[in-house]
Amino acid sequence: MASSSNDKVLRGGSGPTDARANALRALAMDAVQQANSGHPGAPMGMAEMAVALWTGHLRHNPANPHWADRDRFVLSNGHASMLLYALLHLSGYDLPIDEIKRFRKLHSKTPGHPESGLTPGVETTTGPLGQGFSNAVGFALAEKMLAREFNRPGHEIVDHRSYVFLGDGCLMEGISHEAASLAGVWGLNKLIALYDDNGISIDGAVQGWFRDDTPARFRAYGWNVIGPVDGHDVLAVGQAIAQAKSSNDRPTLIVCHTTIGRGSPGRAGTAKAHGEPLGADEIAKTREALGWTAPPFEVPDNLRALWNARELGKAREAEWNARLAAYRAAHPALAAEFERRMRGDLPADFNATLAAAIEAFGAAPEAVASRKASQKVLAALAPKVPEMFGGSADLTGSNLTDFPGCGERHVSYGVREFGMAAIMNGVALHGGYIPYGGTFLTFSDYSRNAVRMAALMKLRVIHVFTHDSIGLGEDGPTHQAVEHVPSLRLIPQLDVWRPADTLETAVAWASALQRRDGPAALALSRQVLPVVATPAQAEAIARGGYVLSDVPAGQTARAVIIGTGSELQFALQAQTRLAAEGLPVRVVSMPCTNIFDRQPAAYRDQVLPQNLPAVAVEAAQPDFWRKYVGRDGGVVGIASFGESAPAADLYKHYGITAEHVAAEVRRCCAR
Ligand SMILES: Cc1ncc(C[n+]2csc(CCOP(=O)(O)OP(=O)(O)O)c2C)c(N)n1
Repeated sequence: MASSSNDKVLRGGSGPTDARANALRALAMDAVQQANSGHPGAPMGMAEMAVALWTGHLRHNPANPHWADRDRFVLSNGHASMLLYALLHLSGYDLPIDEIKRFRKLHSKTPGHPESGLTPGVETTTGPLGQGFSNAVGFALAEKMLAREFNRPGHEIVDHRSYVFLGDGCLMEGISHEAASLAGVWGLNKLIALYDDNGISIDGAVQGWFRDDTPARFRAYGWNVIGPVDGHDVLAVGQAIAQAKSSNDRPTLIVCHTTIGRGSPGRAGTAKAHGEPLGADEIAKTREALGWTAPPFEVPDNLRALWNARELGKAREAEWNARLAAYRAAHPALAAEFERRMRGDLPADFNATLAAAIEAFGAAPEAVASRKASQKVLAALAPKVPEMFGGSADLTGSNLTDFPGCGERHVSYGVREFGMAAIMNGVALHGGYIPYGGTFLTFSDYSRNAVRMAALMKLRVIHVFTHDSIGLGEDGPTHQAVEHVPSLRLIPQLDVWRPADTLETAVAWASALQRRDGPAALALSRQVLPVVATPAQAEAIARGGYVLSDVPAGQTARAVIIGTGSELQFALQAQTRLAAEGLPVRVVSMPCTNIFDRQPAAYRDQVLPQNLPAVAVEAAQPDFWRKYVGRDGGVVGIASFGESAPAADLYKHYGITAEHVAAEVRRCCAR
């Protein structure tokens, strides 16, 4: 039978094991045992696959994990982290044996799941199944785009592959469908996925819950499928990779039949091997079965020598450096641009571009929806920031993420919010691009874990979330975000912007582009919004919260109204009403609470004086604002789901009005 998944009885490798693979097995089982937690089964099962790839094909330089043209390797089944740590250690990365001994310990470089930015050679943080695979699609996409942009005849400076290991868990996740489908459409032939087809997941043999014909599924996506091969046969896997490398139009899936926990007489082929230390007795039996005599954490010198990739890596990078030098000689400006892009520096004239855009917006103020404002900003900035790479999950005409002349710098991800977000993470990790992508704010829930991963990895990824409240009107509660902005604000390291007009939107975009240590989400309105800010306030806007409109000179504010986005207008209207009643109040615009919170206390106290009552207005779940207005302050928001009706009727129905804001201020001032 051709299908591997319908033929789970077929298992790879009953013959002798490879000594290089046994070094990986030994380190994995010993480290998991010492940590008294972890996942030995997958590293032991994928050991020969790893030998085949890492010693036979992977182009990398352990001394320089940041070499721009290295092959990327992603361990999508991140619970198999000890496999990756053993590979990095043995290949010669800066990951000494002491770090392997400290597997899963506080502040080690060997955390439970691989974390990029922490361990040299770890390309992306994996663990949430399916996302690593999707990141790899992003890596391959970035490679392809960068090659198209920078390679010139006779000068192939961008020419590397993206390899990914994945298991049943990754393939069961829906996101694998989204990402694989796109990889097929995009013809990412330099993407090579190796499937650890061991028929086991946590609950046992996957037959009961995973009977997909995986090879047929991937063929249907337009992939090149190889195998099943015996995943314990280094030669067979190596040959399959060689074959995959010759695919010139399609990504490749290599189905590798393996046995989880291979080598362990008592645990091999069982779910118990997945996530439990083997135990001292079973480790002893495994050592005997494998003929592994070295003590724990020791690897014989002859095997270390076979694994060490430093010399080869150095030579490979030197060869590429020579190619880059030839490229630089032939195309100096392009070479400088390539290096800038890979460093992640914005164009030298970015500040001037931004200043000109802000001046132009100020000179011709226009009431537009903030999604439209965003498109105006894109039109002003993106042509001068060629690394901006946009897209939308089939809502381009609504999200307004395209811009004149964007061409191939804007892609249609189809209706795949989660896949889009995880692919963007891969693109950002690869370097050379600043990805941004759009969907409706309410569907940020679909992409949420990838947004979280971008924040965890401190990636420069920008989410354009439009239709950000009941203000979208008739589409009704399924489409109306209520809790989304407050809950996104809770994700550490994510900057959530809810700008009120074109100037605030321009500053939001600029802040997101300039930020090198985290993602941003822009919550944008469907409905038209009035102009509120002036170019003189641009610097203040960039602080996340600022005094938009203070009391007249000589008067003292009795209260502060805080507003964001589409409700800022109600704050200003309430201020006018209250002024007429002799109650002077200050209006603070708070487009990004996360950035405001990072300002010095003195600034925050100056904007929001501790002694003044405060009222916040935002068409969202109100609880978030308590941290600014306190128990006694007021919040005008919406604590339920919305309804299907024209926006103006909904605002009235839910009491998100200037009248209500003014009433709340009066109430607070009367206390
Ligand atoms: C999104 C997500 N859901 C659940 C988990 C918890 N989890 C970790 S491994 C695993 C089973 C994975 O099975 P498989 O890929 O076959 O790994 P193997 O048993 O072969 O090691 C699960 C459910 C997770 N890490 N990510």
